[in-house]
Amino acid sequence: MSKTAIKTTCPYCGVGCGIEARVLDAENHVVNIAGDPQHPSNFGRLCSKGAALGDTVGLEGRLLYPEIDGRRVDWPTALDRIAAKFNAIIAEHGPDAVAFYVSGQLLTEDYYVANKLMKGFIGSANIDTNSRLCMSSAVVGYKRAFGADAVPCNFEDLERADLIVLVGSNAAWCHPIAFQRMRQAKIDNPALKIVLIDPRQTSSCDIADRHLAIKPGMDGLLFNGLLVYLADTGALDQDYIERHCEGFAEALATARASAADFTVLANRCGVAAHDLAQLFAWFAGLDKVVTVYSQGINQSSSGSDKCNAIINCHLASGKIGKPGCGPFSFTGQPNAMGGREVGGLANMLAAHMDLENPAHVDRVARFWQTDSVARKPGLKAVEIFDAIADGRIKALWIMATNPVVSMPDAAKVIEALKQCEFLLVSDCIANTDTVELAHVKLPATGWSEKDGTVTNLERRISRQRPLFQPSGEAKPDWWIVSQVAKRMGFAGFDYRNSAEIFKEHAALSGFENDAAQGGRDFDISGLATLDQAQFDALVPIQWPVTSKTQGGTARLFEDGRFFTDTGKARFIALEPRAPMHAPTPDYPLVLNTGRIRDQWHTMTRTALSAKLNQHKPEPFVEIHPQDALRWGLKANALARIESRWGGMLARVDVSEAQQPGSVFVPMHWTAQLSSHGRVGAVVNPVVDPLSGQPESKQTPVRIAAWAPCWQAMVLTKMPLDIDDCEYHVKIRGHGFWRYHLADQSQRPDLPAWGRGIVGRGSVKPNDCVEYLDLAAGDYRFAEMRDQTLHACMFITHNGELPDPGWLASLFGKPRLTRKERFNLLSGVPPQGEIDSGKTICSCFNVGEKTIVQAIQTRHLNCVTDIGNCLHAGTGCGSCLPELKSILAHAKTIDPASLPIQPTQIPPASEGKEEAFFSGQ
Ligand SMILES: Nc1nc2c(c(=O)[nH]1)N[C@H]1C(S)=C(S)[C@@H](COP(=O)(O)OP(=O)(O)OC[C@H]3O[C@@H](n4cnc5c(=O)[nH]c(N)nc54)[C@H](O)[C@@H]3O)O[C@H]1N2
Ligand SMILES: Nc1nc2c(c(=O)[nH]1)N[C@H]1C(S)=C(S)[C@@H](COP(=O)(O)OP(=O)(O)OC[C@H]3O[C@@H](n4cnc5c(=O)[nH]c(N)nc54)[C@H](O)[C@@H]3O)O[C@H]1N2
Ligand code: SF4
Ligand SMILES: [Mo]
Repeated sequence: MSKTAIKTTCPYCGVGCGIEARVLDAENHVVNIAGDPQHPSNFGRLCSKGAALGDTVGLEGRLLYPEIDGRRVDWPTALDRIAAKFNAIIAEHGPDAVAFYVSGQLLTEDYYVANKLMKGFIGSANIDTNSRLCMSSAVVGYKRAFGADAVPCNFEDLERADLIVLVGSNAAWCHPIAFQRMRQAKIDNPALKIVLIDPRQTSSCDIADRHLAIKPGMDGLLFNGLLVYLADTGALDQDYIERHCEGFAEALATARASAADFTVLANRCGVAAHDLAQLFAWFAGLDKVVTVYSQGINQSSSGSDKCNAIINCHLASGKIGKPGCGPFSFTGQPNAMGGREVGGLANMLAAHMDLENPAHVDRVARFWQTDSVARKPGLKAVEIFDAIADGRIKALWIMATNPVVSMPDAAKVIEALKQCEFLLVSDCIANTDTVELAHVKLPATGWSEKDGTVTNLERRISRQRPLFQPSGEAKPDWWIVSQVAKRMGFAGFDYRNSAEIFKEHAALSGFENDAAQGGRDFDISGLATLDQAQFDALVPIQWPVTSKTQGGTARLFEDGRFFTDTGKARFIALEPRAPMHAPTPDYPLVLNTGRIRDQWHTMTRTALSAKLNQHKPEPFVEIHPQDALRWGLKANALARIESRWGGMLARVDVSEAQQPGSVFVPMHWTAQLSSHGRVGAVVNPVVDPLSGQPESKQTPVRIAAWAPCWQAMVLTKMPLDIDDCEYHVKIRGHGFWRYHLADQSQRPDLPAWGRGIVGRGSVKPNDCVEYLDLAAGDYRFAEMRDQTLHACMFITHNGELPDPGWLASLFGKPRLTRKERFNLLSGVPPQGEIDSGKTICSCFNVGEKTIVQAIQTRHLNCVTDIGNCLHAGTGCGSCLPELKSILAHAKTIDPASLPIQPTQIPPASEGKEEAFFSGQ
C-alpha cells in the first residue's frame, strides 16, 4: 500500500464526499477507497456507490483512442478535423449552427473552458447542460427570489434544525451521506421532526415522523396553503418581511385564491388533513426549519414556481439566513454547482453574470479579451435536440452526458442525432447509447485520472486529484476543448494545467465585483492567486471566498441583504399548475421516474461493479396491488408501459409503497444492458416555460402484461451475443454475467438455440449436464470446465425459473462437489448450503434470506443486532431502511415456507420429469 493516501472527492452525487484513496497497483488500477475523516461533507463515511469506486476505475469498456467514423486516428488528426468542420459550418450558417451539450459531471475547469469557447469566442450561447434536466428550476427559483443563484444553507443546518421537510427528495438513496447526517441528528436530538412529501413511500420514510403521499404534482398548491396558514395563524415574521422582502401582499393574495380552504387543500393534495395540519403547525411553530427539495419539485412543468412557493414560506416566516433554517435545493450531480458558477447553462454568462445584461457582457468581453461574447440566450437542452431535428443546428459536441438515455422523448433524440451533420462525443466509455452515434469519438480522462475542482450542494469547492496516469490516449476535457479552440484560431486558451484555469475563473469571479455596492454573490477572488502547490493543497472551502472571508462562508443572507436591485428578497405570486399532461382513459396512470440506491444515471460506471448490480438487477415498474390487479399484472412478470411518446418493458414489482394511479420506473437502464429498459423513450418532452426543465416525473401512461411465450435465465462466465430475442437484460455478477431473456414468439429449436448462444457451439459432451421436459417446455443446461461452473441456462414456457442466489455463489468455487453438480439444474442448494437470496447490504454482500434466517434462528430484534451478527447495515448504512422492513416482516414468516429450508426441496432427480443426457 502506498504510504500516503491521496485525498480526492467522490464523482457521484452532490454531497461531494471526501475520499482517501491508496493506490495499491498503479499499472493495474488497483486502489483502496475509504472516506476522508477530515472532509466536512462526510467525516469519513461513504455510501455504497462511493465505497465501490475501486471497481470502476479499470480499463474495461474505456474509450482509449480518438476515432473518426469508426477508425482510430491520432489526436492532431481528430482535433484538426473538428476545428475545420466547426469553422466551415460557422462560416456557412453562422455561430448558432453549432452547439455544445455538456454536463454537471465535468470539473469546473473543463466547464469553464467549454463555456468560454462557446459564449466568448464562437459567439453563440448554444451551450447547455444536463443540469437543465436536473436543477434549472431551482436556479430560476433562487434567482427570482434572491437575485442570484445562491444556495443559502449547508449540511450543519440540517443538524441544527427543529424540522426538516424533505419534499420531492429520496435522500436515503440519492444523497445517502446527507441522509445519514439527518438520521444521526434525529438520534442526537429526538425532538427533531422530519416530514417527507413524496407520492411514493421511499426509504427516506425511515426517519420521517410523517409521510405525506401527495398527489403527483400538487406541491405548489401545498406550499401556497402553508403561506396562507402562516398568515392566518400569526406565524408571519412581519419585521423580516418589511425590512428584507418585497411583493408579500400580492404573493399572499394569489396563494389565498388557490388555497384558502384547508379541507379542500388537503383533498386536492390527496393527503390526510391531520398530517397536513401537523406539518403546517410544526412549520409555523418551530423556530428552525429547513426545506430540502430535489427532483420531485424541479422536474416539473411548473418546477420554478414550486421552488418559489417553498422559498415564499421561508421568507414569510423569516426562516432563512439563520442556523438551522432555509430553502435547501439538493443538487444532484457532483459539479452541478460548479457548472452554474461558470455559467454552463444557455441563459447564463460566466461567474453568475447575465447574458442579457450589457454591462455584464462588456465586463466579460474585456476580461476574456474578445469582442464576440454572445448577447442572447442560447437554446436549452430540449430545444437543442429540436433544432438538430429541424436542421438549424448542424454540429453538436456532447461532453460527459448520455442524452439518448436521459432526455425525455428519447426516440426523437436518437432520430435527431442520426441526422446531425457532425456529432462529436467526448466520453470515457467506448460504448454508450450516445457514443455509438458519434462521427468523432474523443477519449476523456475519467475520475481517478482527472485533476481539478468540483462544488458540492452546499457551495463547497473540493479537489478531485488524479490517482493514475491517463488511460490509453485519454485527455482531460479542458485540454481537448482548448486544443480545438486554438485550432479554430482563438487566443486565450494556452492553459498548461487545471490550476491555471481555476485561477482565471477565480479572478473573473472577483473582476469588478464590488461587494460594497451589492456585488455578485459568486466571488472566489480569495483563491485567484493560488500557485500550483497551493492549488494542489486546497482544502474544501465554501464560497464566497474573498479577501475578507478567506476561510469561506458557511451561510448566506445572514444580514438579510439579497442580490436584487433593491437588496430585498422577492416574494413571487404563484398560481399552482397541475402537470401539463393529465391522465386520460387511454393513458390512465402517472409515470414517475427516478433513481435507485446503487446505480448512477445511465450506469456507465456503476454497472462496472458487480456489488452495485445485485440490489435491483433489472428494469422494474413499481405498482400498487390494486392497480396490478386491475391491469392483470403479476408480481415478477413482465409488463409493457406505453405513453404517447414511446414504450418500454419492465419487471413488475407490486408494492404498497406506490399510491394507486401512479407507477415508478428507474431512469437508469440503457440499450447497452437491456433491450427495452430505457424509460426516456416513454417520458413526455414537456418543459417548464421559465427554466426549460423537463417534466420527468409525470407522464400519462398505460400498462399491460407482456406475456412471453418462453423465458430464460443464463449465468455465464463469457458475455453473450444476443440479437434475436425480444427481451433481454444483462447483469454483472462476481465473476460471471447473468441474463434474463424472454420472447413472445415460439422458437422450435429452443434448446439448440440456447446451447448455441451459451456454448457458442463448442461444448464438449463430457462437460455438460442437461435436463429436458418436452411436455412442460422446460430445458436446463450447464457447462462445466475443469470441474468449475462455466455457464448454466434455464428455459421455461409458463414455469418458474430458479432464484439466482445460490447459482451465483457457485461461480466463486474452484471446484463443484458432486452434490452441487447434482443439484445444479434444480437451482436449489444441497442440504447444509445456503442461498443468501437477493442482496440487501451491498457493502458486506449480505442477502435477504441470510438476514431472515439469522433474525429467526438467532432471535435478532433490531438493526443493531443484525449488524453485530452479519455486519449488514454497518458499512454505508444505505440499507438500514430495508433491514428494518425485513425485521418487521421476518417475524411473521413461517420458517417452513422459507426456500432455504432444505427439507422442502426435492432433489432434482426425484422429479417426475423424464431427464436424459444429451450426447451430442
Ligand atoms: N443512487 C443515486 N443517487 C443519485 C443519482 C443517481 O443516479 N443514483 N443521481 C444524482 C442526481 S444527478 C440527482 S438530480 C439527484 C436526484 O435526487 P432525488 O431528487 O432525491 O431523486 P429522484 O429519485 O429523481 O426523485 C426524488 C423523488 O421525487 C418523488 N416525486 C415524484 N413526483 C413528485 C411530486 O409530484 N411531488 C413530490 N413531492 N415528489 C415527487 C419521487 O417519487 C422520488 O422519490 O440524485 C443524485 N444522487
Ligand atoms: N426519466 C428521467 N430522466 C432523467 C432524470 C429522471 O429523474 N428521470 N434525471 C435527469 C437528471 S437530474 C440528470 S442529472 C440526468 C443525468 O443523465 P446523464 O448525464 O445523461 O447520465 P450519465 O450516465 O451521468 O452520463 C454521463 C456520461 O459522461 C461520461 N463521463 C463520466 N465522466 C466523464 C468525464 O470526466 N468526461 C467525459 N467527457 N465524460 C465523462 C459517462 O461515461 C457517461 O456516458 O438525467 C436526467 N434524466
Ligand atoms: S453520498 Fe455516496 S455518492 Fe454521494 S458523494 Fe458521498 S459517497 Fe459519493
Ligand atoms: Mo441530476
